[in-house]
Amino acid sequence: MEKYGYRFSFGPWNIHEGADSFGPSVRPSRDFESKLAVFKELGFDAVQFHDDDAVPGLDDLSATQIRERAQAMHQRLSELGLVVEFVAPRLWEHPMTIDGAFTSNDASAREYALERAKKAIDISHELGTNLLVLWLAREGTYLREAKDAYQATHQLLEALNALLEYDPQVRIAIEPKPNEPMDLAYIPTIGHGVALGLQTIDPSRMGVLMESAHAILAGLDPSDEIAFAMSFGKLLSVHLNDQNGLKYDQDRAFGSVDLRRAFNQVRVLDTHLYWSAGMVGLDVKAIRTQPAPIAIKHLRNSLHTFLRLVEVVRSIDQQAVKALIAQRDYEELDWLILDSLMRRQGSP
Ligand code: XUL
Ligand code: MN
Repeated sequence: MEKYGYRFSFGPWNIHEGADSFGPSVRPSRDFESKLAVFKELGFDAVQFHDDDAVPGLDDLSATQIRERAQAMHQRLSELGLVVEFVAPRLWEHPMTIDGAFTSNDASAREYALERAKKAIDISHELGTNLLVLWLAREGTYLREAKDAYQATHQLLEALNALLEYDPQVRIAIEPKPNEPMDLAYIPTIGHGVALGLQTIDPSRMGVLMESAHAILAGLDPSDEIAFAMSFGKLLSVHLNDQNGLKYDQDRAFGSVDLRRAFNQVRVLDTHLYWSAGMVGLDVKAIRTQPAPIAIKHLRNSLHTFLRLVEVVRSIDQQAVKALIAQRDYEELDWLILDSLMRRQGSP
């Protein structure tokens, strides 16, 4: 559904089985085809893929097999009128990446990570996108003295340069996150992601993906993270969601914890015309208690919340805002925003 100029995406992992660190799955898996039906049912435009969501078991397949399977996936998506937003190499589950991928102390593990990311680029070609997302999940430490952060930064740069060289078309969005699964990650914030990109051999093809929950876990405001990236022309994608404080990564539905924080993310995106450049990606998980048939409402809710907040943003009288700022009457401005948020808006 293109609405107010925006297009929407999510990844198949956002319809999940509900397992957490302390308990097993609570819902049966849905096959990929039935997940595709959810994209259509809820009015999404695009799919975000891990490399092995698109081509399962790719580590054991030849380059030709990978290409053929990715082509078949592309064909199926085209039949449904869906496009692909990005492909992300899953660099955190294979035994080779147990202690890091590009920053592993083991040279053969670093080699594996690079080859795997190149395969993800090959898959992205077949799926019709040139956007590669790198969530640097295990680039960090469980034990700080176990690695050299200075050297790790150079290893990350070398890997990025190798990928930029491998494919002259690829654009790379780094998705920062400060912790989980590692205790401390090397690229915890948007600022780190942007800075790393600027040091590569082709900064014009480097950018970031801002995830709300990750920013909150870093103690930062997601709308400021968005604004920082956009002011550098570096916001290539977003993972909108929500997060209740500094605890495990929750991936709650967008706006479900802090509506004003969500409003401010939409405000910055809309004010700076994000709709003309990128898609609104969601990275949200259903609450663990939800049975399978209704464990898609978090996606519906997030999409509707985003659209309703676009209406709120666009309904605000900017002259009134300017006048209040000029008068430094911030309490009145506070009320103007709260009043706008509490006013009943039409449903999308
Ligand atoms: C992890 C996370 C991932 C990436 C995709 O916290 O956000 O789902 O977004 O690899
Ligand atoms: Mn994410």
